[in-house]
Amino acid sequence: MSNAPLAPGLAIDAIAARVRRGERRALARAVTLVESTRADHRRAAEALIETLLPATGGATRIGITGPPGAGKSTFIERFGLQGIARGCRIAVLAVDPGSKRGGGAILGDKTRMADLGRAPEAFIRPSSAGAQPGGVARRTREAILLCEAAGFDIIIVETIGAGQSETTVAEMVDMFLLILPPAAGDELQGLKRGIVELADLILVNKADGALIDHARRAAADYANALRLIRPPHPEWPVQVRAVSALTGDGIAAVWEDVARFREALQASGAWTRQRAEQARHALWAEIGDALLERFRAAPPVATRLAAAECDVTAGRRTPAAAARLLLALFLGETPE
Ligand SMILES: Nc1nc2c(ncn2[C@@H]2O[C@H](COP(=O)(O)OP(=O)(O)O)[C@@H](O)[C@H]2O)c(=O)[nH]1
Ligand SMILES: [Mg+2]
Repeated sequence: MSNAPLAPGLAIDAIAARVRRGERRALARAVTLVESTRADHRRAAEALIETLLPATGGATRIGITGPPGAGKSTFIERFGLQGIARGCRIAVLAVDPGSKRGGGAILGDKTRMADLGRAPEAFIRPSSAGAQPGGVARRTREAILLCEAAGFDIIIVETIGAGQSETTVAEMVDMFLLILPPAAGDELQGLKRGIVELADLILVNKADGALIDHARRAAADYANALRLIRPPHPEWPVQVRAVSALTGDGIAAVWEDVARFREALQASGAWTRQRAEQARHALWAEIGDALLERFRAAPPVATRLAAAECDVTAGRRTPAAAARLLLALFLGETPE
């Protein structure tokens, strides 16, 4: 009930005021509104975001990725609770594009982050599974803005599914954290090299008990390997730390890293530049998504799309020629 979309026709200004006051119920409903694909909801969501826009932008946006089981959720809870103790308000958003599975993993995460979820200074929002990647990116970007308007200082975006989600998330946050298990290279084969190149901070988790030496060695290995990779930001040398989300060891240093990272990027101007670049990129992604959607749905295109694909895959027609024909049909031009 509390997550039901806001009633249509409800005054946007009133909702905006409640979000601005940090009312978590209003925030939860506003996030549900931006998640809705209904045309009237979409319009209301856009109006709400525009109203709130002047109150956004103040938070530090942190993306967290890593293979399943590395300890992302456990880390977020520990890190989040420490942040609250430091006087921060923490919002956690989960991104799971492309996943068709039900709420199992998310349910597990909710119980794992139980203490954080109970804290009045925290807001945890799992994503619903199975949506289109473009839609997930937009919803998450807008959810970040809503959380900022509600006064959260730290927005954590956790990737749940593997695949595209890492780059999607990296493009909407200020700082990107990679959490790894204390394992040898073999066990990390699922991890794409490109992901390591996106990371501003690498944490080798589970540096406790019998795994402590493994974790420290792995951290030293990664630090060595990183010397060969260009860091995402020249003003910030990528840090590698062995931490334990379980005991909390090393987590305070991560908070220091976050603060130093922000200072370094703000001092050079890269902080604002990166955000501007991300906004420009999001604009073009929105344009591309909307155009494609209109293109596919346009009747003259829709009726010929399957045949055109067949012609191209069978080698009867070049992709360029087929695309040109479809575009001409879409634009109402006479095909040459
Ligand atoms: N020993 C140890 N186990 C951990 C640590 N962090 C997480 N785990 C365990 O690793 C498993 C996966 O953790 P989870 O946070 O769900 O990983 P996620 O899939 O990356 O979100 C759970 O059984 C956790 O209890 C840690 O720092 N040390
Ligand atoms: Mg998790």
